[in-house]
Amino acid sequence: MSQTTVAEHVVDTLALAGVTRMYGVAGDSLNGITDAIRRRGDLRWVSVRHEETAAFAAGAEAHLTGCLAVCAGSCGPGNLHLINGLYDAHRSRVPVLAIAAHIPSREIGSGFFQETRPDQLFRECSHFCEIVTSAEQMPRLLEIAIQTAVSRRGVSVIVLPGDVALQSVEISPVRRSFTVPRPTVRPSDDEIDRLAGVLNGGGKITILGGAGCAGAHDQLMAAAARLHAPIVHALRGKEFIEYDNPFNVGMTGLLGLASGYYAMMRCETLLMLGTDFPYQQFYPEHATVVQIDLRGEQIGRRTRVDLGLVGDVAATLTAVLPKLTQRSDDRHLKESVQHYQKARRELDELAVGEPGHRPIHPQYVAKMLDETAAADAIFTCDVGTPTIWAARYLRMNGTRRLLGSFVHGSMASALPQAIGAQLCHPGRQVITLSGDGGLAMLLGDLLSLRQLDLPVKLVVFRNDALAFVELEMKAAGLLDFATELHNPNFASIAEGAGLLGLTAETPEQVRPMLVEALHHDGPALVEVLVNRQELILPASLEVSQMLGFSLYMLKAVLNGRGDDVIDLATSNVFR
Ligand SMILES: Cc1cc2nc3c(=O)[nH]c(=O)nc-3n(C[C@H](O)[C@H](O)[C@H](O)COP(=O)(O)OP(=O)(O)OC[C@H]3O[C@@H](n4cnc5c(N)ncnc54)[C@H](O)[C@@H]3O)c2cc1C
Ligand SMILES: Cc1ncc(C[n+]2csc(CCOP(=O)(O)OP(=O)(O)O)c2C)c(N)n1
Repeated sequence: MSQTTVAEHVVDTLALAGVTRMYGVAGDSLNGITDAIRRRGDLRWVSVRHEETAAFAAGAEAHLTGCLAVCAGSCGPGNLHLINGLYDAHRSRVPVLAIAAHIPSREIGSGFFQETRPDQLFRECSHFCEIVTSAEQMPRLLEIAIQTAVSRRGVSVIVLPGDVALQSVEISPVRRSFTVPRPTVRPSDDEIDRLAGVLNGGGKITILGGAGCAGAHDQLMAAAARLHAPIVHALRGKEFIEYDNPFNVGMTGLLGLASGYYAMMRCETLLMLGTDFPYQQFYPEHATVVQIDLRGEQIGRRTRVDLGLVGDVAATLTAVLPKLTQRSDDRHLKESVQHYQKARRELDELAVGEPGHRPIHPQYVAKMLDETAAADAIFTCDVGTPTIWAARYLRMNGTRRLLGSFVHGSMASALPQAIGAQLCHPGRQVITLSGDGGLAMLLGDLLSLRQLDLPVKLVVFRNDALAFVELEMKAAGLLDFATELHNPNFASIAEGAGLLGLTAETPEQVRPMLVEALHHDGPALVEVLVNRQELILPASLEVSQMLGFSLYMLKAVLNGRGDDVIDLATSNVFR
């Protein structure tokens, strides 16, 4: 039998599993791995400037392709830096393998230079996290890690001491295929009958759909048509639900539209499809709730559920559709859709850019971006106010994609996610909606765009503040504190890093600069000086409601305890 090193065997196994790149920062404990990659042409080492970027980029790749993506960090601080991006990937249920290189095996436990305990550190953000202490464990342990990541969808971590990586191992046949399991999961016939019974007999029905509706658009539309049900979506469902959807009434939640909120609150039967929408206060109190989720443990997590079924959304709807009777009363649907059209109109009215008016309304920037971006653009947005603008003004069409750290809620994901997105979709426009705080947090990886030759376009909402936090402080009746950002000119920094750098100071500059950046043959950054105290809550405002406006009520809105005032915000009134 011929011999190879553990590191070579790892890289062979990954290549055979279809992995084409590994994101990371080199380090001597990783030398076995990086050297094995150097000597082959089918798996690329992607050098970034921060391991957190590597993990976010791998997570974005996994999100977009559905396949395993890989990142790596050297021992101690190197792999520790992966952790935030790994948490994000794990919570978003995308398959990522992390190789955490480790200190020499004979030193483990001695308090050696750079010693950490990666096998414990990553346990919380992975389905599988094991340390390789002998060459003989490989490649089986790696195979289990890969299989776990793709089948349970989430993170696996292999902790590999640098010396073990260089040990010889006999080549054993590796598994050639790590298939992503795609079983057809649907409730039993009896359960389908019960589901049909509840839906046929229920009062006004509203559907709340989430990311689990991916690939179920046809079935979703058919069910909504049969039930005359408005469809509300949770943020991660936006890219799969919003488009070509006459039943769409928008998102609910703090950043949602009043129409999404009311369609949920006024229904008598709520049908939850593939969603883990987390905010309990936005669920109706008295409706009959039916929840369908691929994972049984998700059922009843967010609200009381009357009927909870385990199944894939598409398969379950396909099974129940023939049993659903056509509803005749469409008043709830009509009212909800009309309300949505009004709320939508009002949001669009806020997205204006009067020539010369400073500072620029960020809504206008997002709307212009939506209008000028390609039909198949991939957007990434930072946590903070860019999440709001993306949720409200980017229109999805079934091809466009939208990524963000929506479950884990970490700042600074937009740039690293764009790196992963652009690498796996080199022909598509990849555009960030970056916060100035978010961009600065992982600013070093601006340099990666040139180094990796990635034509990513960054749109920076520069408000010189941690504006989302300021909003939260105001809502809590606190004074702004610790939120000021003293920023440089990001366009100059971009130019220094070899990007096209543009600064829009007035509304009339926004569209031409976005167009210039989007058509630029290479990476580009457009910094837009936007209003720091901008409206971010929905827009339908009555003067009578305004009279009762108070911080308490605003807090009530944020807590979901408001009713009509859910859609108030001061800067909407005084603009
Ligand atoms: C600053 C900020 C503000 C936010 N504000 C809002 C807001 O106002 N409104 C909002 O909606 N979100 C908001 N979010 C996002 C929010 O935190 C959640 O991440 C989001 O609502 C969850 O969306 P989801 O239910 O579609 O996805 P997930 O949480 O990923 O849930 C998907 C569910 O579908 C299940 N599933 C997967 N595949 C299938 C399948 N094939 N069939 C059946 N089930 C399946 C999964 O098991 C899971 O339970 C905000 C995030 C940030 C960062
Ligand atoms: C890593 C991390 N640190 C802190 C927070 C808390 N936080 C949420 S939004 C936000 C402000 C984001 O600022 P910026 O990127 O400038 O966007 P803005 O809201 O100002 O548009 C902060 C600090 C977080 N979510 N993640």
